[in-house]
Amino acid sequence: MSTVVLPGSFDPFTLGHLDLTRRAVALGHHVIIAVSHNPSKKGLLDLETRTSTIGAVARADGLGDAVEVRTLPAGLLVDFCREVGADAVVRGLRSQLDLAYEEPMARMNQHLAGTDTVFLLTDSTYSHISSSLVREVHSLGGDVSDMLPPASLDALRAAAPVS
Ligand code: COD
Repeated sequence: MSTVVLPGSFDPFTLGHLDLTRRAVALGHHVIIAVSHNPSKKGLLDLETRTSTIGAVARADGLGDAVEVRTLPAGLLVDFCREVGADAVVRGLRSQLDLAYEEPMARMNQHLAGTDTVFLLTDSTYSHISSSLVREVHSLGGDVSDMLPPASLDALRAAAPVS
């Protein structure tokens, strides 16, 4: 079994993220979900909430020992991969826009440490879902309950109640 790191902000962790995790596990990987602080993104849920919520989602989904949830320390992703003995990074691709965002990062990680990135095309059921749009729809009173696992929905509602 190879170990892969699935990094992200996961603010919040959506059904798209869960699908990506399940599929990486189905390929036989031990998946370390690495939750980043990511100060460049204007977020909602704090790091501790995101990390504990993803753990709860993974347990509820029966992913068990195949998935581990860790905080991504400040610093380079490739250093974290080396520290945890990961063979590769896993990322999802929803569209050409994702590819344009991901390609330079994947090439840089390859250059820095020879760390490869495995891309999985997202399931079309979830390809319109992004954490930022979920936050926006929720903040404007829209229903996001069919885009999030229950624990993520609870965390979002607790952090940003909509009257
Ligand atoms: N369906 C399936 N997959 C999805 C969906 C969906 N609906 N939505 C998002 N995804 C995928 C994304 O494509 C991504 O692969 C993953 O889920 C996580 O998504 P995000 O948006 O939470 O992740 P980001 O973009 O915030 O993550 C940024 C990193 C943490 C990867 C980045 O900041 C980083 O590498 N930081 C470490 C610093 C570093 O090493 N920098 C130099 C490297 S170039």
